Amino acid sequence: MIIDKYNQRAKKINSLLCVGLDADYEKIPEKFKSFEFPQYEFNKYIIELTHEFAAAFKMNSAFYEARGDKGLRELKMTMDYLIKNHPDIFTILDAKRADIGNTNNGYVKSTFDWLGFDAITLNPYLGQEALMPFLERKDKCSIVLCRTSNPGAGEFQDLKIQHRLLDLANIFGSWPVFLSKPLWQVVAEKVSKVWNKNKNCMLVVGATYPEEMKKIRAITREVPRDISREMTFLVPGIGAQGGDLEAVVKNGLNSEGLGLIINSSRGIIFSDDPKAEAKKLCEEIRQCRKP
Ligand code: NUP
Repeated sequence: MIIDKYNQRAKKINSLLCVGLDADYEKIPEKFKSFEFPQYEFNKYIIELTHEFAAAFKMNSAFYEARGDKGLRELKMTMDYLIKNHPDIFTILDAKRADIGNTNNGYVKSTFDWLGFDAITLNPYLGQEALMPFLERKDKCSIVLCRTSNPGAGEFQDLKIQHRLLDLANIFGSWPVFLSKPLWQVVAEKVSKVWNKNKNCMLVVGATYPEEMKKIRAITREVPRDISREMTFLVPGIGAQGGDLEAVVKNGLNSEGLGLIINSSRGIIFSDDPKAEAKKLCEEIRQCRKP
């Protein structure tokens, strides 16, 4: 299973840290801009400083697409470098893709087969049927947005969805009984109980919403063990967005003491000392994981 790649790396180096290679051209140090491939050179520098603490690397496609064909080339060069030099580190393309089925085939080919990522972020809005080209790839991971970290996440994700409880409707005769729950909860239930048949799904749960994370962890525990061994969450929002690390670890760990990929991008890569920042966050996570 593809999740084993992440778990093995996390166990081997005792880390749940994901370093976000969001190589925003405007923010990378001037000295890299004189190179022919500035984002690639910057990424190599960050990778070599931080890999000993990194269970995963995540690249947000936006920062590469922004530079057109040059950026895409450097994204590919970065992946080639990681696959060659650090093949045991889990790689995520953060692109929040999703379209109708045959269009998704194109994203599957470019992300998994051309670039070679282990995982991709997806939005669930088009439904399971449309996302099948991703979900059918047992060798790759689909990371579905559930509760995002941004301040306005609730605009749609908190909308209450009504469910008709058919069994109770029978008991109470003609009176239909409804339950309502927020959309993020419906996504957590659907993905963990239905979409995750190939055990290759994860959820995005922002570090800025630890209470929701607690509930989402509980939902993933209701799933029979043959469907999933408690899903893993990709957790952005630590560092620059001010998420609460202690609460994330307390509320998000699964019963194996794993189940979290804790990302920090700007907080590490644009700090004065990326190696020290990666080490510090890695050790803080270790501290929080101690029983
Ligand atoms: O809910 C989300 N929040 C979020 O910040 C889902 C994401 N994929 N992200 C991404 O994580 C965001 O686009 C960026 O690539 C990274 C967070 O970066 P930083 O705030 O640590 O710099």
